[in-house]
Amino acid sequence: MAATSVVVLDRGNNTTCTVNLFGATVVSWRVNNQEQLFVSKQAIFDGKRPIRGGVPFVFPQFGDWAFGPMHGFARIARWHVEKMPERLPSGDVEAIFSLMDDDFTRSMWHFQFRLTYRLILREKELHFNIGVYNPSKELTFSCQMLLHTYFKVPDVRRCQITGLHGCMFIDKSRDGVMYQDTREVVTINECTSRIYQNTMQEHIITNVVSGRKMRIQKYNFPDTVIWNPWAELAKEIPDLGDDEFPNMVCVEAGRIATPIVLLPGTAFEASQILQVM
Ligand code: TA6
Repeated sequence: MAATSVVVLDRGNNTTCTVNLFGATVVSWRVNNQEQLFVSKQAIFDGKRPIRGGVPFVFPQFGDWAFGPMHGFARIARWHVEKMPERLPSGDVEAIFSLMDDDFTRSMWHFQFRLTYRLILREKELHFNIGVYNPSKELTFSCQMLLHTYFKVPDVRRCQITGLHGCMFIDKSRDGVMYQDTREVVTINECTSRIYQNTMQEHIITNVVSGRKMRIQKYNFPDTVIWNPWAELAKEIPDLGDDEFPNMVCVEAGRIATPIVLLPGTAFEASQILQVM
């Protein structure tokens, strides 16, 4: 399979979603021809390095990992197409992707697993439904999971993010110290890398493309990571342009603080809905 293999969900009206099978990375989501996701102009599509932008799939580890690459292997693994895009009776379009353990994943993580990733493209929404199953008869595993969504914005400094009020967060840009955010809405004016815990089920980001709002609804994803590298760190990231950081904000739904524990034969499900308002 070529490094650049993509699957396109097309709902008509210039509303599409493009998935690169490398990492099952959603690399584009256009609503009425308006791109909603940020992908760096410097992004590298070599089938080796994770794609800088869109929605990289973080699994089974968030952050640095002693046994494998940062943020795990799912975002750099070849996923399978379980079901090619198909129109549902509602007019929405569905596609299903999957990833199972193989020699590559077992070289880092010796567990059997099966990930199912179902995307549904609606008129103004993109649904992400995830299932992870432990088919083993003996072994229990624990894992983290997160959708590392990069939203496209005209200027991150003008965005406000709701749903984080009163939440505790680990500040990765300040030695992992834990704080509480007392702000009604979160704004970003500096390098920000925070793991917010037990966040609200819904976030709204203001001033995304065309000055609209983006609603994020999440289920079984208790944590939300907020990331923007800002100017200095952006210069150190080779696949991100020095001047691109104002045009992105990562608001990432996941399960990080309390890992998922899967006993033999059990499964975990979580989902996210993005909606242009
Ligand atoms: O999700 C936030 C974060 O963990 C940041 O700390 C930052 O390092 C970012 O992910 C990007 O990681 P990457 O491996 O894609 O460069």
